[in-house]
Amino acid sequence: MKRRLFAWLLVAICTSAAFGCGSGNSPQSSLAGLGPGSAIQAGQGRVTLTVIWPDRSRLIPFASNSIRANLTAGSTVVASQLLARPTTGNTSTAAFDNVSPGDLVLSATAYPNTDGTGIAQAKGNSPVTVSAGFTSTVSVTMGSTITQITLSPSNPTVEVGKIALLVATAKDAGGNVVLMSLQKLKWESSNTFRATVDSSGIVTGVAASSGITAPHIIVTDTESGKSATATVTVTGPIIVYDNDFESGTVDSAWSTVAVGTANPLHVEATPTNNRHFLGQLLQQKAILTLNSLPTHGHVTVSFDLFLIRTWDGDGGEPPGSTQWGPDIFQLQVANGPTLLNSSFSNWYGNLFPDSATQSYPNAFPAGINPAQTGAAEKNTLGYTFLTQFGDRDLDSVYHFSFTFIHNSSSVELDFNGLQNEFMNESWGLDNVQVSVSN
Ligand SMILES: [Ca+2]
Ligand SMILES: [Ca+2]
Ligand SMILES: [Ca+2]
Repeated sequence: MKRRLFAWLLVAICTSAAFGCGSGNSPQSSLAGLGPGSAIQAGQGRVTLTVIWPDRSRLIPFASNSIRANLTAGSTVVASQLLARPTTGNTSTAAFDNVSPGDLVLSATAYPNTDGTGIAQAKGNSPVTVSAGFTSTVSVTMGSTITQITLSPSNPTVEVGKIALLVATAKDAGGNVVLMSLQKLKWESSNTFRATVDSSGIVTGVAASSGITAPHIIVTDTESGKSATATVTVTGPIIVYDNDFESGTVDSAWSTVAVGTANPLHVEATPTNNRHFLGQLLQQKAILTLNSLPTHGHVTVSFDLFLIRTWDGDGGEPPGSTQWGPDIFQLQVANGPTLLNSSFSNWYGNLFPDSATQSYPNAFPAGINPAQTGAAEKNTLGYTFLTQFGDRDLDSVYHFSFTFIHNSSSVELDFNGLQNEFMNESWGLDNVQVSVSN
């Protein structure tokens, strides 16, 4: 259904050879009000035009600020008035004096600027029969000039969690851009579980989807009723490595290099809850090498780090000595950034006060923090150590996730155990996942 707009122009037209005509927007005005002495010439009439501007609502385009009203006879404009949107109230009036009786057409065109300039936003016209001594009321319904709305970009791609801006443009039949009121645009997503859109046209990726599952963003100009649709491809990170080690085996992406005393790469299970992980490892690097990566701009690596038994953190006794530490764990990208370089301590609760501090979450050597600061789990894996206070659970699990700029087709991640002992401190990795994204 074609939506109709807009301005109801109440046009009171009267002619009078003798008296002119009264002001008025009444359907059938009397001839009162224009008495002897009127400037109207004999044999002519006056047309008065009243525009009732609605509140800034959908009747007249919200963005319109003037209306050009023309009285035409055939192709000849016999009178023209420009009506600006009043600064107060909602009524504009204009008078066409000395209009010859006859069949005329009243045309009205709405413009964005107060001086009648800009691309026409709405148009309408109505025939007017001017009869001597008679007042008639004519209404004009204006239709939007907008014939199409386009969205740019028409088929955007947005990553999960990222945004893209859509711009809606309206055009008339001649291809001219027609000003719209942004407040009158309604934005909708066909599937808010995949992408959302706000009232400004900002699209946010929610879940990866493409092809037939790709969500559509629909914008509708509620004044013209025209709409446009964009198909949004939502891209998610591409997982290129994922291993929880529950298979019990080490895959070929892993290798190791000894720094001090090292173990062969293997998978074992925690004493508590039988959680399989890569380890226990000692003074060594566990190296994850991934080749033939899809085109990307970033790499994200996430993993759980198991720190087992007597990690001594900053570890001196007395402080400052290097007898027990520092015990540092690093994650480095070969030919790239160092993502983690911190000391860790499992000596919670001052079991061993001189070794109870660690740098993490700061990078070593900055930061003096209590043992196990930032650990996701504390003493849950079931590894024990005989202290002067008896047998104690002594382990911790840290969840890490790092994203770094990277675009080559291969990546090497070096997990480095740099603890200073091997008899009583070990480590392992679990839930290692690597993904690439744009
Ligand atoms: Ca596991
Ligand atoms: Ca130790
Ligand atoms: Ca140590």
